Order: sequence, then C-alpha cells, then structure tokens
Amino acid sequence: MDFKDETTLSRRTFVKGSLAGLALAGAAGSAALYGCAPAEEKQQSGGDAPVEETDQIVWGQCFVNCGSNCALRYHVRDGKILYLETDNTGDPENTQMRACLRGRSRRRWINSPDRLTHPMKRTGKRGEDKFEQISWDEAIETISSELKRIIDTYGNEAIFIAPGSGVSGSIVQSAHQRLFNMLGGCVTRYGDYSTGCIQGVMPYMFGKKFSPYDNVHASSMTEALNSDLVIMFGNSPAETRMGGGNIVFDYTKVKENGARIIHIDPRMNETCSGTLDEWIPIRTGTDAALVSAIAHELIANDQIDLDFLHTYCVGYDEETMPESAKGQNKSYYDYIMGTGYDMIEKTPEWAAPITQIPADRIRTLASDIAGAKALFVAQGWGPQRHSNGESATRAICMIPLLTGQIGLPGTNTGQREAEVGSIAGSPTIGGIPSGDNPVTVKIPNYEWVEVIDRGEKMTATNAGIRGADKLSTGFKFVWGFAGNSFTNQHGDINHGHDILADESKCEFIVMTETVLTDSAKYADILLPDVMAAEQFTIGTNGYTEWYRGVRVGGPAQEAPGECRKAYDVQADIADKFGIKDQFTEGRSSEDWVEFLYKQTADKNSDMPSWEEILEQGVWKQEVEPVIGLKDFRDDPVKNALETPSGKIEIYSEELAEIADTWELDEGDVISPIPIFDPGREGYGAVTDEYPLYCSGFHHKARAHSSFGFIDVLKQAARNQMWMNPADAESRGIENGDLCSVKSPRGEIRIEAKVTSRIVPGTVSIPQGAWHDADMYGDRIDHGGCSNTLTMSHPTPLAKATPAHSCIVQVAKA
Ligand SMILES: Nc1nc2c(c(=O)[nH]1)N[C@H]1C(S)=C(S)[C@@H](COP(=O)(O)OP(=O)(O)OC[C@H]3O[C@@H](n4cnc5c(=O)[nH]c(N)nc54)[C@H](O)[C@@H]3O)O[C@H]1N2
Ligand SMILES: Nc1nc2c(c(=O)[nH]1)N[C@H]1C(S)=C(S)[C@@H](COP(=O)(O)OP(=O)(O)OC[C@H]3O[C@@H](n4cnc5c(=O)[nH]c(N)nc54)[C@H](O)[C@@H]3O)O[C@H]1N2
Ligand code: SF4
Ligand SMILES: [Mo]
Repeated sequence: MDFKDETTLSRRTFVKGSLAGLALAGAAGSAALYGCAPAEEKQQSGGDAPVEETDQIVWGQCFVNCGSNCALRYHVRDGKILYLETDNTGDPENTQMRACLRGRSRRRWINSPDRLTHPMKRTGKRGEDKFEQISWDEAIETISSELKRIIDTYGNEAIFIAPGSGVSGSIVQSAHQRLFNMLGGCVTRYGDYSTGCIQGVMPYMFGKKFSPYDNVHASSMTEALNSDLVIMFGNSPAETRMGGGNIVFDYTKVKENGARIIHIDPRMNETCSGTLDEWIPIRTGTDAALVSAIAHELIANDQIDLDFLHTYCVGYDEETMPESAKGQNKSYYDYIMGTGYDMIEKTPEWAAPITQIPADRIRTLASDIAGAKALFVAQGWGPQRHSNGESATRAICMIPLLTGQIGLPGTNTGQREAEVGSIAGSPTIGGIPSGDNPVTVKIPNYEWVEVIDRGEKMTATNAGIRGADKLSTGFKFVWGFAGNSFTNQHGDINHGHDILADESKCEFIVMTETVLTDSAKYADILLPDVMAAEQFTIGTNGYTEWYRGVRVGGPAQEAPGECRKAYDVQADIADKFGIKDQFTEGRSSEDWVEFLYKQTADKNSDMPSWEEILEQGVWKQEVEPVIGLKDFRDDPVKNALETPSGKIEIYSEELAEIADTWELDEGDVISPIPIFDPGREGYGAVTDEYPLYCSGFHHKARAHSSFGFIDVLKQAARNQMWMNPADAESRGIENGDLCSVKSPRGEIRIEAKVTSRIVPGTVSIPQGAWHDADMYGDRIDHGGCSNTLTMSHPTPLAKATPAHSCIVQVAKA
C-alpha cells in the first residue's frame, strides 16, 4: 500500500491543538488499511467493527537509543491511538524504516498507568522514592532560583546536563544546552557509553577525522556480499540493529549469498544462532590475545602483505618506525615475535589458555584469513566496552592491516559497518541550535558522576579533562533529560548512590522523564514530559546503509495530566531569567520543526516542500553503499590520513608520549601499539571469592532501560544471565533458577539461562534491566541490573566505560 492513499494529520489541525477535532479533520482513510488491525485491537474496538471513515494516520517515530529511529504510523480514532503500524513506503527490501516489536509496543508505554503526569518534589532522601505533587509554577520557580543561586555561588562550571539518550534524534534535546549557553554555559562531555574506547584511541591510529559513526572509515555491511570470508568480533546486528531498514536486514543478504561467516564472541549471539554461521567461543576481554596469535601465524608463514604495511602504515616493523622509537625493538613485529616489550612470542600455544580457543583452531583461523580473497572483518562495540578495550579495538583492526585487506571490494577496516549519516546538507535538522558555549571545558562522558564527587581533583592528565588543566568545581546542578544514567545505566550503582545521595555534593537535581526510573528517584524536582507521539516532531534516519530520510508529523494524541513539553519548560525558565525571546526567537517547538526542515530543504533540492512532507509524512533518499578507506587505498598521498605521518599508525608516537606523561592508576596501561593487556578485572583477575568473568550485552527486549517495564516484552525475552552448564552444574544451578550474583561492588538476583551457547568460565548479563533495591537497606538488586555489579573505574586513555569487564561469584538464591 502506498502512503499516499492514507490520511495524515495536517499541521493546520495540529496548530489548532484540537484533538477532539482530529477525527473529522482529514479525508477518509482507505478501507483496506483497517484490515491490518491486530486481533486484540479489533476486540477492543468491538470485534470486527466496521471501518471507521474518520480514522486518522499520524506519522511518528521511535526515538529510543537503539539507533534505528524507525517510523511509526499511529492509527488514531477520537483523539486516541488505537493501534500502530510502521513504515510502508519505499522499497521493502532496503529502504523501509520498519519498527521492531519494541517500537510496535510503544502504545503500552504512551498509555501506561505508570506515566508521570504531574510535577513533583522530593520529600524523602535521594533514591528513596518519596515525592509529592507540586504546581508547575512552583517547579519552574524552584529550578530557576536554584540555577541562579548555584551559578552565582560556584560559577557555570558547576552546571551540567547529564547524559541521556532516550529521545535521540529529537530536536528538543539541544534546547537544554541552548538555555544553559545563554546563561553563561556549562561543562560538556566528550565520548559516550557506546564507543568510548573507539573514539578515544582510533584517532591515533586512523587520524583525527576518525568517527565510529561515519561512512569513511568503515564499509557498508552489504560490501560483505563481495567477500568470501566474514569475521565478526562481538557484533550482533540481530540484537542491536533490529529495525527493518537496519543492518540486520543487510546481514541476512550476506548470509544468503553464501559467504562464510565466523562469529567470535563469548556468547553464540542471536545473529549467529539458528543458522550455518560458525561460532568461535572466546573468553571475554581476550580478543587482542587471539589477534596477536593470528598475527604470529601470518608472520611465521610469510602470509602478510609487507608492501601494504610499508606503504600505508607506520610501526609494523623496524623499517617504518618513527625516528624517536627506532632501534629499541618497539615495533608491532617485535611485540608479536617476542623480540620486544614482554619478550614473549605470541604463539597460538601462548594464546590458547588466555582465550580458551585451542591452538589448532587459532592456526586454522589464521590460515583461512590468509587464504581469503576478500576479507571482511567487522567488530561490534562489545569487545571495546572493556577495561582493555582501547587495545582490543585496535588489535582487531590489525587483521585487515596485516593482510592488506582494506579499501578494496569485499573488505572492511575492522570497524563496525558504516553508517550513512543524515540527509546531505543537513547539519541542523537534528536539533534546535544550541549556540556557543562560553565554557569550553569538557569531561570524559563516563567520569560525570565522579565529577560530582571530586571535580576539583580532576585534571587533564589524571582524568582526561580537556579545555583546561583541571576542573574548578564539582557539579552542583545537574539536569537529567531522557536518560537513566544517574544509576541504572552507569557503572557501580552503589557507589553512584553514595555520591548522589549526599546533598552537599550535588546540591540540585532536576529530571525530565515519562516514568519513574531508578535515576528519577534521585531528582529534587521531577518533571513529566510529553512523549514524541504527543507532539509535532521531526526526525531523521538511524542506522541504515541504503537511504537517508526525514519524517515529520504528530501529535497522535494528547499527553496525560499536566505533562508539559520540555521545550516549553526551558522557555519558562528562560523567562525567569528575562531571556525568553532570545531563547525562543519567537518560535514554538512546532515552529522549530518547520524552521529546521525548511533550512535543510533549502539546501537540498531533492527534498519535498514543507506542504508535501506534511502530506506524505516520510521522505527518503537512496544512497550507495561504501568501501571503508577506499580513497586512502587508492591514493595514500593525496588522501593522507590526519595522523602525524599521514599513514595508519600501528605505532603511535603520540600515545607513547601520553603513556609517559599521564598519571595512571596502578594496573592502567596505555600502549603505543595494540598489545594484549588483561585489563582491570580481565583475564587472570578471578579469585576464589569471585571465580567467574562477567560480560554483558544489549538486550532485545529493551533499548537499554527503555521499554524495560513493558510486560509483554519482558515475557517475550526474559532478563537472564547466560551460564555454561559446566559452571551451573558445579553450583547446583538449573535452567530458570533464581541466582545471586555478587561482584566486589554489589549483589543482584537474576534468573539463570543455562546454555552451552556461552563459553565456560564467563557468564553474561544483559544490560538495562530496572534496578530494584532498597538503597537504605540491604541494597540487593532484585531487578537484575548489571550495573549493580560493574565498575566505575574508567579505561586508562579514553576514560570510558569498562562495562563488560567484571569478576563475579554466582550461587543459587
Ligand atoms: N535491542 C537493543 N539494541 C540496541 C541497544 C539496546 O539496548 N537494545 N542499544 C544500542 C546502543 S546505544 C548501542 S551502543 C549498541 C551496542 O552495540 P554493541 O556494543 O555492539 O552491543 P553489545 O551487545 O554490547 O556487544 C556486542 C556483542 O559483543 C559481545 N562481547 C562482549 N564482550 C566481548 C569480548 O570481549 N569479545 C568479543 N569478541 N565479544 C564480546 C557480546 O556478547 C555481544 O554479542 O546497540 C544499540 N542497539
Ligand atoms: N552495564 C552496562 N551499562 C551500560 C551499557 C552496557 O553495555 N552495559 N551500555 C551503555 C550504553 S552503550 C548506553 S548508550 C547507555 C544508555 O543509557 P541511557 O541514555 O540512560 O538510556 P535509557 O536507559 O534508554 O534511558 C533513556 C530514558 O529516556 C526516557 N525517555 C524516553 N522517551 C522520553 C521522552 O519522550 N521524554 C523524556 N523526558 N524521557 C524519555 C526513558 O524513560 C528512559 O528512562 O547505557 C550504557 N550503560
Ligand atoms: S526500538 Fe529501535 S529498532 Fe525497534 S522500533 Fe524503536 S528504533 Fe526501531
Ligand atoms: Mo550506546
């Protein structure tokens, strides 16, 4: 069915704000449409109800941070969402932004009785979950006066917007930054929870322009169609890119094409399972050891592409070492062959006990790699979300470098597949302009809770502070918007609680949410937000490789209670500071949608007019797949990388310098080449008390903690700890048993999934379950949130999350 057959809400209707009038506003819907209503919906609407001519279809979008931004079509009757469908435009093969089951369950969230409906103020202790309803006037007055007091007392470096990705792609997120910038600025973050190690270290290898989210340094998944061997390190698009226009769909084509696919993962993940893909189980956190042994085999058997390494790279062997490091056995070759660094030869026999992969299997893998005509190596972001992730992520890239399998058809650089980005000529469609921030200091994303605790002690060389030698103050005012990173999504919840609960540290916390999350329990003022389906919104594409797109529409229904749009709340606060006109430029949030759309469409003549996009709801532009670093391969001089040498730096002088000059905690290692370093709570760290490694993964029933309270999703994919039968048997644990999992930081309760789909000695716990503990009592987390167990100590260079590195003990509860 073509979208043009259907009715969409006109903006005129929206601006009138009359939802009661909606049903009558549009032309008649197509009869065939309502045949799609799920049985349950039909029952709710009175069995096989006759087609209502007055039904409306409103285009919306799923903005949770799974990264896919799928399009939704809300079917609205009498101002209520009756049911929803998804994108039905474009080519079903490649360009449909089709929602997964989470997105399709959104109505259960929007209409949930758990929605926050009134502003509240905290009456108990932070984290205790005691609130009382207040008026919007009181909320705005309190927030504004606290903001003023704290800026006056501590300066703008005491102000911070907490990480929050719950409406990624919505234009209002940046409105918070805009307001703060107009009030003198605030400290911002660099890096993120997703790719912290990659962002921190890859620029030293591939140059300053490197981004894990581009289509320059990585190939499209479909390029693997031209490959005969695909190797995936901790990469599971079937769990993490689940939308219809997403990479998982392209991956299935690669499978059908018949390329051999090998997954290296502690778990036989859902991308690998149920198919003919091969799985090589690996101990969590040891990929760099496996790669080192593969490198050893390639070198020992004369199977490396020396011409490539000498032309395009620095630091493989003595010949291409930078002057400062020559003659000291500091090359990658010296590390691998045991003539430098730890003087250990990285043979398969050396790697076998570390990785749990038999030496023979490593040899066969190396020989398959050497024999591949076109090798496609891709890593997910799981291998780098480790205490040694900075080395692991670079190590994986060594496989294509050693074999010269980069920039050619059927190859990939070792990065996760390319992302196409947003519409050409559209730097702005993503958000209301935030303007210039007078405060230029940046902190590493994962250190934000620590700044509250000990900001004054954090410096450029002990905590990765950028834009200043040190911080002048800890954060005293924190605004949380659409994030659950105060506790649930941040390492070591018990530690975080101790910091946040102390009101002398962070003096004021505001949280804008839709439901009472664990983080929201720490708010001094808690504000109920209007959800995307309840307002007029714009959004662009997420992970895709075939199209860029934009979607405009809404609202589908009215928000409950006294929910208020985050933008309007910001404008109210601006008003208290006498800068409302400057903040809004006379625009409502709806006006901004139109403004941002037109600003982009003016630069891109392919885009529909404003009237057309309102009519059609969604527009897409097809793009061609790419080969990562093709330009550099074609002409390494003209297209030199932005590294000091212009080449790929296997040895980085800059990293050597940082390793010499930064203050590192004991056990933290920064290395100029990609070595295997076990890392904190990595290989060898287990003890009698904590004899198991605990890894993690992103769960298909949730996007982080988002959707984590939706019953049907919880039932469809349970929150379970994966455990090998060998580890379960010795503990008397059976499939489905409730277990206690303890780490040096805390204890959770979680059901066991006893399965040989996980390597022995490692358990794996999906992230994002809702933390559920009495924080003023025993602190045992009955919700099974993995961050009760994880570390807050960041990685050495990037100061990023090591969420998948953790040691634990497990017992039947
Ligand atoms: N359903 C769903 N999709 C999501 C999200 C979500 O929460 N739910 N979150 C989105 C976001 S923001 C992000 S950042 C991405 C995350 O995407 P990723 O970071 O790629 O996802 P993870 O599941 O953490 O890790 C991928 C795989 O790595 C494996 N792994 C863990 N440790 C190791 C290791 O040491 N070595 C190897 N070889 N493998 C390892 C895990 O078992 C898992 O199968 O997903 C996005 N998509
Ligand atoms: N242990 C462990 N921890 C991890 C990870 C891991 O792999 N392991 N992964 C990390 C990664 S990669 C990421 S990206 C982070 C993500 O961490 P977060 O950014 O905190 O992501 P969510 O948990 O999805 O929280 C988003 C919040 O936005 C709220 N929200 C949704 N819609 C709206 C809206 O319209 N308005 C408002 N105001 N709020 C809304 C949701 O209710 C939810 O509470 O987690 C990180 N945490
Ligand atoms: S959760 Fe992700 S894949 Fe699913 S509908 Fe939402 S954006 Fe799409
Ligand atoms: Mo992420």
